[in-house]
Amino acid sequence: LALPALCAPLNALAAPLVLGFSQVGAESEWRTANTASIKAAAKEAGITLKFADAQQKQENQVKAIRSYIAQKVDVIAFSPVVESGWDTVLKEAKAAGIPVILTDRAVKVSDPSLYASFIGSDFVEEGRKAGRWLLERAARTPAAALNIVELQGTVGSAPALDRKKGFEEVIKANPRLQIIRSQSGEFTRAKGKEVMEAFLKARDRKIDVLYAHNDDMAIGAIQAIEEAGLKPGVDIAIISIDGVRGAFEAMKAGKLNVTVECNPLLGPQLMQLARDVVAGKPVEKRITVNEGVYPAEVAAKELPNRKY
Ligand code: GYE
Repeated sequence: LALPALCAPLNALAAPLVLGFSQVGAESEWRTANTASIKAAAKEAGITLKFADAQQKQENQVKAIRSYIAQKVDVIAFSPVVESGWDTVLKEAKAAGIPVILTDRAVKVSDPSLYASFIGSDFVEEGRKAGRWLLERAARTPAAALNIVELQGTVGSAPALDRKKGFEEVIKANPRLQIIRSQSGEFTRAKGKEVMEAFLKARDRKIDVLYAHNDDMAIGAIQAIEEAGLKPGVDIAIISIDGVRGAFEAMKAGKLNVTVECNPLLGPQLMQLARDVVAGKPVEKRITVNEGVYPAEVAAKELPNRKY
């Protein structure tokens, strides 16, 4: 018998690869698109997906990862809600011989061999892109102070830390640009609205600019601004990140000025990576995603092309 003929039935019997995935939660439009992409890509790739939603809590993610270890899955992937505190559970996965892939958000660990690869966006660069848009706009407006309020993402999360860092790094080139208030809106619409309301109530100086670490918080804040009798996008310029459909709609309506793209459609690349890691193939330690910047002027034209 020829070799391929012998191997074929064996392949057919081989059990599908099992991937245990711990998702951050369902806090934003971005996250919904990310989850849908992962589920669809697993199905498409014939990978058995075990999926758990951590509701934005690290302890739930640790529990999910431990249960995947106990179930002896082939590979674990997760989007870590915060950056630190992962050493112990990742060591447990390593001791069990189960490779771990990080998606979307990064971790700070003592030993980089605790994960195989990280696929996700460069959040510092996204913050810089947001800052550059503002710097250019400031150059075209009369020389008065431009007071900025900032809605940060989840405290301690990689996108919140990095988006703040990149933005501050760029805007310090113009001393007229000052962040006068900064607080977490937890990446949700409801909290974004609530914190913006507090910013508006407490205002002792005019608020010229809102920088929101994601579109959902910006959309929540837009409501708060309108309820305060102001025009979002006009009285207060608004910059946010993600590039979800809701942001394009807000831009079309003239209520949001710009969104910096962050691509959530990581599913297909994650499935390929999972297969490669399990097969013991060498993989890149860091895989980034290419992304653009979309100002309000192009929103109407771009909206029909958006995939999330
Ligand atoms: O920007 C935000 C979501 O980690 C990149 O998490 C992701 C962020 C995204 O809640 O909308």
